[in-house]
Amino acid sequence: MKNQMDYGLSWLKFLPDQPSMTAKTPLEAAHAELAQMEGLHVDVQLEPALGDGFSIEKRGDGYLLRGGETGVLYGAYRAMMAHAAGQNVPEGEDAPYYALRMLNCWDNAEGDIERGYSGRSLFFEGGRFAYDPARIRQLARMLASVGVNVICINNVNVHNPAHKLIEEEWLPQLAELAAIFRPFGVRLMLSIDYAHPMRHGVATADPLDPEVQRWWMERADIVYRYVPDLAGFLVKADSEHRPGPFTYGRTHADGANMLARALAPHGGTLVWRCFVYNCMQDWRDTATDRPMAAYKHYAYLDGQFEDNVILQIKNGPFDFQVREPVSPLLLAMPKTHLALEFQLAQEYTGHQIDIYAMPPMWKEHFADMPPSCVQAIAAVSNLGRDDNYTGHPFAAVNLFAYGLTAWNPAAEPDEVIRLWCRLTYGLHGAQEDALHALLMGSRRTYEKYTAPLGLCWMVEPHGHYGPSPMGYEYALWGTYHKANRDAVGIDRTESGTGYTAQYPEALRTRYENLETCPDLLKLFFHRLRYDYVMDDGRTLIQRIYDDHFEGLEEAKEMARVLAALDLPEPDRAVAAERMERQLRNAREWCDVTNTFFYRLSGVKDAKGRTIYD
Ligand code: GCV
Repeated sequence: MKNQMDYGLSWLKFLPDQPSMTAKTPLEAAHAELAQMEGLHVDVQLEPALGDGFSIEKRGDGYLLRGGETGVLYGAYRAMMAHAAGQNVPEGEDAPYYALRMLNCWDNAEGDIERGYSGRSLFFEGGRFAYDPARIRQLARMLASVGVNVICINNVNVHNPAHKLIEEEWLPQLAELAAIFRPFGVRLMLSIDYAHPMRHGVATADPLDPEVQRWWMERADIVYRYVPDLAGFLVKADSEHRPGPFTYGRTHADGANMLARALAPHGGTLVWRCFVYNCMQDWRDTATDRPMAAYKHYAYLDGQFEDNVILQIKNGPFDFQVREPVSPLLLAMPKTHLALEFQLAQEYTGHQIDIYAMPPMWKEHFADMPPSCVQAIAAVSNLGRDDNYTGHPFAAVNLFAYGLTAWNPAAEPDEVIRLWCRLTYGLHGAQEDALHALLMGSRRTYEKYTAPLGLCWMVEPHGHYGPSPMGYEYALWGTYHKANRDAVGIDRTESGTGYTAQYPEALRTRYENLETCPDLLKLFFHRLRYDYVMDDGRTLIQRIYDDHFEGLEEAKEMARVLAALDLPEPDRAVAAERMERQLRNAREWCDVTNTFFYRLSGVKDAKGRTIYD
């Protein structure tokens, strides 16, 4: 009988047993894991001062691993993964680039997951805690193996009864959950409802009101009594109908600082999300340009936040679209602690049905945002209760790569993906090359058959899977492309909405000028006529047609490559079934998008391929 948990271990499949399951500390977990590695001898020495860091040096036939309290475990996994992949165990010192490497789950207490594509919650069901401790330990182990050290277990949209997570009724169970993660160096974080005091008879949530301040101080004291190493609170305020300080005419510095002061005596961190925009926009209003919102709300507050506040900013100025430029806010607050937020959950990127490996996208991001602009990193989780945790077995590559990228933002996507392929499937030679190439190219392929050239938002409203060129055009969300018979896109340059002015000089100039703005972002920044000639000499309309047809052809090629891969069951069957759906999706996107632009523009495809009248 197949062991369901082994099936779920993705890149940790090479560890046959689960001896670390009874470990009480990262050191014990490191010993237990290393003990089962045949052909690899590692002596472990604890040096608390090293913290998350470690060093590995060759000693006789084996290695000496020195590490801090959690560093020993990270070093052990690093050595084991290299050994299992047939690579040299890396010698020398290593330490994570970011101290806080967070995973944000959007799990609701009812058991559903907002934007979850791999089953129900691993933590909750029916309005209460409901989890399999063994599975949670496996999860902790997987997170530790790639260095993720904080997990926020509940949705930033805090729905009933998740507010109980910081109330006495649920705190004993929260403490039990924290204890499962602790030996793996993973600390819990909680999303809180900004207006929580009002549930308890406080008349307001005004951050300057002494009663509100007192309520949060006392609440933090209580929570930390149960979970003394809680990483902190995560807050979504004044965003998409969540309560926040704006109601009281206060700034987000007022709101965040008030909560941060309550956490400070306990060493907690207040992570405050900057995903704030007008989600009730009138499409007739051309003065408001949504990507400009976060910068407007926060940039002027630089330097006004408490030391234990971290502002968490999505990678792009919209919302995890397939291609966006770097959010200008990430480059605008040097006196404030910032966290970069990625989304592993494939909300706009194929719902873990379509294959979409993210590391190449992240590399592009870091090319424009030096890693030193932020002090922490977070990613929206792609995990759920499916046997393999991620729905599509290949979606696990994104969690794996996220951990390694959070540890070292300079990590090469190429190497990280290859390591995942080898550890997960033990493929070699042409088979490994084929899977590796398929994953490396998967984002670009998806991009080609979906919305073109940085346009964004041509997706089915609400669900966000499949094409709908007009779906968001007259909506409240500030998501418009304004395609007409001659042209498409919003002018976000100086002569348009002025968005480009939010960037530092080098990026501003690059995006402002059509000659230097990369083709793949041209429709994000500029309104272009269909006969505009792109860098490669093709007209815009022809480029749209070509990209979509190419994307569909590439998806078909991916299906052929996938079918020839020697994957174990059940991954093979799951991947094959999802690939059928990906092909249908790709075809639909291609035909709908091309037909949409053809009907508007009346311009025929120069190559005479089928587009529908
Ligand atoms: C958790 C987008 C998603 C929402 C999500 C929100 C956010 O709008 O569609 O589901 O809510 O981002 O990041 O807060």
